[in-house]
Amino acid sequence: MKKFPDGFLWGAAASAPQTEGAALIDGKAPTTWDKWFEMNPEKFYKGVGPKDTSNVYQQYAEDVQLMEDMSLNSYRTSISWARLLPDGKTLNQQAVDFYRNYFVSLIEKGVEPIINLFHFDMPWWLMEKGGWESRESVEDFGYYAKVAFEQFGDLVHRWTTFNEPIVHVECGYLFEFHYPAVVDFKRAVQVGYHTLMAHTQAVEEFRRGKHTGEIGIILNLTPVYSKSDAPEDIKAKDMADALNVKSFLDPVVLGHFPTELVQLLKENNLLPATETGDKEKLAQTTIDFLGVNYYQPKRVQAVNQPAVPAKMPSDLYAEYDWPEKKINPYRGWEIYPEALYDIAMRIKNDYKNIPWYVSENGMGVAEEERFVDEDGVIQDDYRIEFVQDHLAELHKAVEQGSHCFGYHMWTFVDCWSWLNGYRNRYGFYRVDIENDFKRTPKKSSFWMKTVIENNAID
Ligand code: BGP
Repeated sequence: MKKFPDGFLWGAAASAPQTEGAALIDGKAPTTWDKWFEMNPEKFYKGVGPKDTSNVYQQYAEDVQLMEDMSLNSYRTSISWARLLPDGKTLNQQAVDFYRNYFVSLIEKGVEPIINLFHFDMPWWLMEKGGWESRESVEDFGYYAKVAFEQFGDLVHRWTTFNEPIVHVECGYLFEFHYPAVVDFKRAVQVGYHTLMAHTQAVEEFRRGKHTGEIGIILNLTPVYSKSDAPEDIKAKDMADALNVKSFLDPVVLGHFPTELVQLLKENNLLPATETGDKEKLAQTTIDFLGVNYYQPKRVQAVNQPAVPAKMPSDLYAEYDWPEKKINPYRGWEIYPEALYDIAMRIKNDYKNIPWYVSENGMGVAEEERFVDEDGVIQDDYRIEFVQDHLAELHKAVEQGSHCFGYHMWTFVDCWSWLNGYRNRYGFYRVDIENDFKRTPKKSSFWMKTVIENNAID
C-alpha cells in the first residue's frame, strides 16, 4: 500500500458556471457565456448552453449527500460573480442565501468547501466596458473578492482567486474558444496582466480584512518538453514555458516576473501597460498555497520560419507530435502521468516547496454511455487506471518531500464544459441531462471511495 500523508485532501472540483444552471433566475445577471449562447447557440456542442448545466442550484443537497457517501473530505467550486453582485455593486441576498446553505451543507457532511472566485465567467456588465482589457476590472474584482470574503469568510478557509487564468487569456484573445474571440497577442498579454493585478488586489483585500484561512490561485501547470536537446528546440521550450507556466507561477509564488518573459515580450513589442506601484504590490501579495490543474503536457520544437515580431505564440514555438505518446482515445489528449511527478519536484525545488494540491486531474470521455452495463453503471476502468497511475507518480513525489496536501478529480458529477457542452464526461457520477439530471454512480466512484478510506493506493 502507498500511503498518503494524514489529513490529505481527497475530493473533486467543479465551477459555478459549469454546474449551477439557474443562469438567469433569482437575480443572477448574465455572463459572457449566457450572452454568447444567446448570440450563437450553434457554436455550442449539440446546442446545449449554460442555462441548465448540472442543475446544482436546485440539486446541491443531493450531491452533497453523494459526496458523503463517497467519503470525500473536500470539494472545490466557485462563486458566480454575476449572481453575487449582479451589477457589480449591489449584493444579491438570494445568492448569499444559496451559497451559505450550500457551504453549510458541505461542512455538515465533513466536506471542506474550497472556494474559487473566477472560473472564466466574466459578468456581462464588465465585458461591456472591456472586461480584463480595462484596468477598471482590477478594482471591480477586488470589490467582488472583498464582498465574498465578508459574506462567506466564516465558512470558507481556503480561497482561490482564479482558475487557470492563462486559459481565458488564450481562449478569449488568441484561439477564439471564449468570448470575445479576438486574435491579438498584444491584447492577450494585457488581459493576462490585468488578471494578475486583479489577483493581487484580491489577496490584498483578504489580508487587509484579516480573514482566517489561506488564499491561493489555481494554475494549469502544463509541463513543457522539447523535441530534442538541440539548442533551438530548448529555446522553443523555454519560450513556451515562460509564456504558459512562469508567466503566472513566478509572480504569484516568487513575487516578480521572470526576466526571460519580460525580455521575450519586449523583443516582440508585447509589453503591457502598467501602473506605478504594481511591482511592489506583486512582491507583497505572494500566495499561501497553490492549486495545480494537470491534464496533459505540452511538447514543442523550434519553428521553421520565425516571424519577428511574433504575431502568435506559434511564431515562437511549434507543437511537436511525440511518436511515443499514449493517447486517451475518447478525448484525444495525451496521457502522461510522469509529468505530475515533474511538476511536484519543480514546485519543491524552484518554488519554495510551497504547499500545493492537485486541484484538477481527470479523464474526459466522449459518448460515455457506450460503457454502461446492464445495471446502468458506467464501467470506467480506463478512468480508474488513469487515476491510479497519476496517484502513483504523485505519491513518489510526496515521498521525496514535495509538499502536496491533496488530490481533486475533475469532476464530481458530469458537467457542462464551455463550447464542448456535455461532449466530454469526467464525473464520478453520470448525469442524465434528458432525465431530470439524474445522477448514477460510475464504477470509479466505488474504487475511489476505497482509496479515500484507506488514504492509500495499492
Ligand atoms: C479545465 C477547466 C475545466 C474543464 C476541464 C475539462 O481546463 O478548468 O473548466 O472544462 O478543463 O475540459 P473539457 O471539458 O474541454 O475536456
